[in-house]
Amino acid sequence: MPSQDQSHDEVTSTDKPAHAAGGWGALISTMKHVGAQEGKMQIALSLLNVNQADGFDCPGCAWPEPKDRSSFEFCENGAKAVAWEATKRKVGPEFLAQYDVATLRQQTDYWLEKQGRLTHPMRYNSETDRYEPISWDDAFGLIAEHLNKLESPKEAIFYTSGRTSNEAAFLYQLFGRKFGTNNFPDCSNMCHESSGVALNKAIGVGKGTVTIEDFEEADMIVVVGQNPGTNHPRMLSELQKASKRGAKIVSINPLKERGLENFVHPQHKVAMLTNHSTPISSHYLQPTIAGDLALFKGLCKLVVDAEGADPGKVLDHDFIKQHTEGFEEFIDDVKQSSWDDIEKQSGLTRAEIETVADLYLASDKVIICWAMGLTQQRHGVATIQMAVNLLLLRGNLGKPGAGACPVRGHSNVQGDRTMGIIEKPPPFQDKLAEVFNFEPPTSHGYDVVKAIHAMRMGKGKVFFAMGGNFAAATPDSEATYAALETCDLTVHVSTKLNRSHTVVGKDALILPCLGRTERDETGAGNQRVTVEDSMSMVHASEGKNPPASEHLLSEPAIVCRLARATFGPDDPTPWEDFAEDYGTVRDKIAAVIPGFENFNDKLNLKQYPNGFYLGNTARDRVWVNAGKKAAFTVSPIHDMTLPDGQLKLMTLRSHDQYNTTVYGLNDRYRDIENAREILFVNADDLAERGLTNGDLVDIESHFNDDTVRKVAGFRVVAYDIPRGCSAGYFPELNPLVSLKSVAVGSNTPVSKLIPITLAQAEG
Ligand SMILES: Nc1nc2c(c(=O)[nH]1)N[C@H]1C(S)=C(S)[C@@H](COP(=O)(O)OP(=O)(O)OC[C@H]3O[C@@H](n4cnc5c(=O)[nH]c(N)nc54)[C@H](O)[C@@H]3O)O[C@H]1N2
Ligand SMILES: Nc1nc2c(c(=O)[nH]1)N[C@H]1C(S)=C(S)[C@@H](COP(=O)(O)OP(=O)(O)OC[C@H]3O[C@@H](n4cnc5c(=O)[nH]c(N)nc54)[C@H](O)[C@@H]3O)O[C@H]1N2
Ligand SMILES: [Mo]
Repeated sequence: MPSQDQSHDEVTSTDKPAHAAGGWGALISTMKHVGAQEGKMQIALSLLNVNQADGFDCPGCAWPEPKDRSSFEFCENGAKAVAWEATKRKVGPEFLAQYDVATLRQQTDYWLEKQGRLTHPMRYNSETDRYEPISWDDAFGLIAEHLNKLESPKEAIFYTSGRTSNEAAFLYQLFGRKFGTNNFPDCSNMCHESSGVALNKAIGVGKGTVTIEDFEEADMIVVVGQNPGTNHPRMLSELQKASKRGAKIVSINPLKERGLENFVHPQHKVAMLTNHSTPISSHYLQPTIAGDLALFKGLCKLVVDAEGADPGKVLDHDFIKQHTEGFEEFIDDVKQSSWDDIEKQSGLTRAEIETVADLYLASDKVIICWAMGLTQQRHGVATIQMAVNLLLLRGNLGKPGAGACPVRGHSNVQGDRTMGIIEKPPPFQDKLAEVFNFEPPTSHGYDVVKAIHAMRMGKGKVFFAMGGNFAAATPDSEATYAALETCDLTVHVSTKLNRSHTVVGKDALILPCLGRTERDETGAGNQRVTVEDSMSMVHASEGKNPPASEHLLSEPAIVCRLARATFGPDDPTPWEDFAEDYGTVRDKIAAVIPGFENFNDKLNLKQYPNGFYLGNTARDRVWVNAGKKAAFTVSPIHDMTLPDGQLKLMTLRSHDQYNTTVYGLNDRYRDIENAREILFVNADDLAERGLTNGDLVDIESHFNDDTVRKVAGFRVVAYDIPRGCSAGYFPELNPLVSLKSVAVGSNTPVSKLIPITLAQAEG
């Protein structure tokens, strides 16, 4: 991997460690990031449009908008996302003529994106190893030619990242399915897939059951495997309000994350003037990495014990009887589980677990929130089901102030799934067939990991990415690069230059598109798109900024023109109408997907200022899973201990990044400045290895196969993290993740428990 443009000697604690999340640090950082971009004024103005009813949806996270929006409804990290997109720096033909692809590949992810916005469609020339301009018509012609000469449509792979709007996603899946494949891997496969699988089986719906209002009523909110201070900063306002009114907030995280400790709301004047922070967590447990299954089982055991001591008073017997199945088997299993196992595998003492169990028993309404700390684990699906078991025991599902809250990542990742971005026939398959009069494919396609395997075996020949940064975001970088390079054609629809553009197939294209913040004007006027947040609210988003280049196309236009080029003039689908007026796409969505009836009418801001709610059957205590009941799930506690000498490594986001997009080299809340190639380790683990804070190490991962996976020259940082655990940044550490190490049931790469050893850096 290329090294960062940074001096390692500058890896220091920041001068003024932020004692609370948010506050002046957040404001100053926002200004710095806005100020660092050319076109500051434009950016400052555009921030006023973020998350306003008639503005654009923040391209950052999927946390919902509160009902009482302020005129500044954004956070520090949302501002970074907007500023990053609105930069005036450009990557056009002249820029790309300067560098061959081999040279670009040596650059860091930070450098690549920092160069600015892509302005022209570009084609790779293998003779010069450079990108050259190509017209849109020729680009679509080339892709169509490659697609139409495939022996089977199943040799085409259509990836999606979660910024894609509902309209673009619907058109994209329609195009792919008409072409004949369900090969729709998406970022969800690396993200909340475990949540979808777990919840679908347990409660019949793969989405969270709570709404933002539930946060106002909960007595207890558990935040497990999630770092909202960085990744969902607006969630801190809800947690702060809850904490102020006395709700208990329990954080469960191997790392002490500052955002979960204290918070100053940057939009509250008095708090800012007095620098008054609110403690967020009332309780903070630091389990070992992947210790959560054992922890939740321990909590269930204590709840069951409490019922034994006070029969009839502790469990919600009516709910259990009326709404659940598998209760008896579950209770038997929980009773048999041993405290030895629970303590050893969770890394917590029984007494620590009891404090949380006591809170749970004292609370009538409990919400459990989680993110990647649970989903990207080998037993992530079972862990989430164990958390659901805990909720079910006391009827904490389908009542106000209670429920399951997987906090989604990308701003429209949930909507893309709703629109049919899934590697199986979508739930609305029959309607799709009827409305568009074709036979959609019935066989399963590839998810992310399967797509990489398929390419490696020569079975995937055209790789098309609607957004994202596939090469950098996926595991096993070396194997993944080799897989992409076997393709006849790789295509990336992107806003910024990134690693994936440097890992080319025999033929390769970059298609530059409009970003969320930009005006999307067609012959029919300014177009709006829609997105769905983490709590199933759908609302419109209208870009306001002038496009970064006159040559950009919108994502919907790209799909429509590609479809026409591929299917020819006789294809009856009105692709041109769709590209001209997205309202016509929404009419089709309304006809195909339940919940979207009268879609266009529901975008009326007077009637639906906050968008409309798609509903959630589990929230209504209607169970549409196989057994037609909410299911208790029995799971053993797995032995996750590693051989002596190995550490568990979790790969995380710093405060200055959005996935593979690196905005800067600081991680303010973890006191890291100007460094990304670092590894957080417990001081005793360092001492045991003869290492001291600041030493350089090479890191190797271990997966019982012949492949050597190593990264070199990482600096160790002594940190408050349990013994045997370590942490560092994604995507720099992705070369260490094995493609074969995936979550049971969801096939999600295990990015949060990589077995590693350290060695003093060579040379
Ligand atoms: N600014 C910003 N916002 C973002 C993103 C971004 O990169 N930047 N990314 C977006 C996306 S796509 C996503 S999916 C979300 C990600 O949001 P998060 O899930 O918060 O992201 P991570 O940085 O992966 O952090 C995982 C957290 O889980 C903890 N953890 C790791 N392993 C375990 C474990 O075994 N048990 C427990 N209990 N905790 C564990 C880590 O210490 C860390 O605090 O954020 C979204 N929002
Ligand atoms: N080791 C490790 N690996 C991980 C994770 C981890 O925690 N650890 N997290 C995983 C998770 S949760 C996720 S979601 C994935 C993320 O995987 P992806 O979604 O594939 O990656 P991103 O970094 O979000 O994509 C960034 C690129 O998107 C493009 N882009 C930005 N805005 C737009 C837009 O509006 N339209 C289009 N077409 N392109 C745009 C830009 O060119 C930018 O370079 O990574 C996964 N990989
Ligand atoms: Mo994600």
